[in-house]
Amino acid sequence: MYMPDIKFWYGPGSCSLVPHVLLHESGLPFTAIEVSISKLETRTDAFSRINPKQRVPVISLDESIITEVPAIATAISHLVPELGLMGKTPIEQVRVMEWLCWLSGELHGQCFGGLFRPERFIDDPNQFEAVQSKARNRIIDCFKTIDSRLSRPFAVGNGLTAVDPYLLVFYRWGSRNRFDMSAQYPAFTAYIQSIAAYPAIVSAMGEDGSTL
Ligand SMILES: N[C@@H](CCC(=O)N[C@@H](CS)C(=O)NCC(=O)O)C(=O)O
Repeated sequence: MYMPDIKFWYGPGSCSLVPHVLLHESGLPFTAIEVSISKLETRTDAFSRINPKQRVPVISLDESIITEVPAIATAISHLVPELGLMGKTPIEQVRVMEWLCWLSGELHGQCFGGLFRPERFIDDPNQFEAVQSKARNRIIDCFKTIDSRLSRPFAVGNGLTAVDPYLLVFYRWGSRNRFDMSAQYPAFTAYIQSIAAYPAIVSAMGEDGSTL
């Protein structure tokens, strides 16, 4: 099968960990390009030409640029269909999509978006704290949902899917933002501790410079 040339733009500590793990799991060669979010490298003209939305992750397959975690995960999965990275059976594929939509739209965009980027929700800086406080409560609701729904060792089916590294991203963000992960979410914590030992996750986290 023809394999495209794969380039991957990632930001350490960010949601780009999801495709990073999937690329390692795929075993395919890829070129990783680091983009520092804190140094505002996502806002440069050069990066804006790659992704006008000014966000990571991005992959290119030959000349085709793909953005958005669920779309990128799908693109990688199509290159190695035998691995079932988006689920192996039709119902698993539905469950993976259900998780990805919710994690991307609700937990990432709405909830962590409100906490990290309150300016996206309201112009008045005096209201930022209120937006962030509401976002924290909504994150807690999401974490409770995750804690009550997780199966082990994998979130869906009997193998790694895009859902697993996505859950890891949010667990890490929770730990780093004063959410009491181990005390409040024991099932989520046990799941993360076991999935963190998975080889593709260890490799991607090492390259990303992330720790649990
Ligand atoms: N909906 C996008 C969200 C991507 C996103 O928000 N990426 C963040 C890192 S987790 C980013 O690049 N932020 C740069 C910025 O806010 O300036 C996706 O699923 O890929």
